[in-house]
Amino acid sequence: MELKGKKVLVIGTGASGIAAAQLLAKTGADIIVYDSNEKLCEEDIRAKSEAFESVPIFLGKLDEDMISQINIAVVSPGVPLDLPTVVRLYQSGVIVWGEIELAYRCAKGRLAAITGTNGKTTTTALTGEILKSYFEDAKVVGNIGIPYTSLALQMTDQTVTAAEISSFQLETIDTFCPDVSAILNITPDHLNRHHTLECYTAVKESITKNQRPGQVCVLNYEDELLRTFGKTIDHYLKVIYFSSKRKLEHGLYLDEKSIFLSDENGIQKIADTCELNLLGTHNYENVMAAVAITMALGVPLEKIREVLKTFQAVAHRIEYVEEIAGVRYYNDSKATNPDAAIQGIRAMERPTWLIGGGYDKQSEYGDWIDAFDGKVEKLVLIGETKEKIANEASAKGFTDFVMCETLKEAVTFCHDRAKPGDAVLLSPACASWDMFPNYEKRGDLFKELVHSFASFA
Ligand code: UMA
Repeated sequence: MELKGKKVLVIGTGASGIAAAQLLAKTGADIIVYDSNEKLCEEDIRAKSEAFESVPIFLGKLDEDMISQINIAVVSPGVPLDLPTVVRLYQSGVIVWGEIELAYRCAKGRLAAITGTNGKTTTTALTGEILKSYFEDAKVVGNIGIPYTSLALQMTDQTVTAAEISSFQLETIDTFCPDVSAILNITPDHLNRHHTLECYTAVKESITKNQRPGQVCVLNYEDELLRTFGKTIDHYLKVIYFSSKRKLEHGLYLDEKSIFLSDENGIQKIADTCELNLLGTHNYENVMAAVAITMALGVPLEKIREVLKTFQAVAHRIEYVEEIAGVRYYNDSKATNPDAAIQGIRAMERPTWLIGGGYDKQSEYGDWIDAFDGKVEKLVLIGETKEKIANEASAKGFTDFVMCETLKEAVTFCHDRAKPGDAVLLSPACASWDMFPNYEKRGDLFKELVHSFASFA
């Protein structure tokens, strides 16, 4: 669709809104900016980007007169679609696209889109590394932190793109059609936005909704929802499964400590898990997904194998920090929900001093505590949820916990008591917002504290 001269409303002034406005400015669209946060300062927004410098900016409310002039609204992912202004836009017949849809319409080349509750950032980063090792022009975009609109206009027919796509972003796609899609897993998350698991699942599955016959969808065979979904699409899409639990006749699987590919050419070993710099079954699932995606895009296995051996964990996801006096420290600050934290503790192969707790998202912690599996030496609790977690742990008969006031106190406690051969793991099972602006800042402080101990060792 020609954007020149169209009145386009950019909703949200964060990373997505800035990148969308910059792209729109290049297309000659007539930009209007809106943010429902009335506390924001117009001057600060204008200072964020040239694209905001001389366009109308509305904060808090958008009046009816303005709504009636808009042709297209481009929504940032964090903006819920039941926001009254967005509802009014829909009611007025305005075309509403997510930032992803706008980018997709302007982008070129081939696209792999990766979604799932957990693991999508690691899988996207690894997919991107593999693509970059083989194709002259490969790009990584999306929820990983690089808005798709920020690179869309640089893409050519030769570009191959790996995009991490969240459920928030999928809600507002229209024609978005990846050559290869992947859904890694589905467990309850973001239910305050999507309301039910059924709605959340439907949104995730919509990543395939525009895919055409012969295009590829990579699915986790061990996720029952996805296995069922696979049966509904495999008559027209090429479905490639991966499994961490059983040998598949067709697909990728983990058998003991190696990853195999089974296809029409027979069975081939892809890698031994000891060759990878990633820990944990969930990470081997991410690796299998990335292998399936990049093979589908034509990367030879030899190239893929090379990258697998050098790829390092993404920051804050079971990230190895340092070994001090025989104790290994891991930063899993990105484990902002119990399900992600379960992967964190499962990945540990040593007696573990586990630091958990944080902002209260009304989660239940029972499954996480069950996953301790005799490995947790001490659960060191911080943050708003510390008492709630302690109560749930006690109810399950796990009483090896202590409470600390700060992250520094918690890390010091572990450092002073852990023995050679132990691990210290920050894997909070909670968001960070009670004590930090985001999980990155929490993880960075953890790493800083660990490094400061190392310098005294
Ligand atoms: N805003 C409103 N009204 C609202 C909510 C937000 O006007 O009701 C405004 C805010 O005032 C702010 C802007 O929208 O000005 C923020 O937009 P945003 O929340 O979409 O954030 P961005 O900075 O654009 O970042 C987004 C993603 N954020 C979310 O989905 C919440 C980033 O993912 C992503 O990296 C970035 O686009 C680039 O694609 C972050 C994330 O937390 C990492 N994602 C969630 C997750 O991984 O669980 C889904």
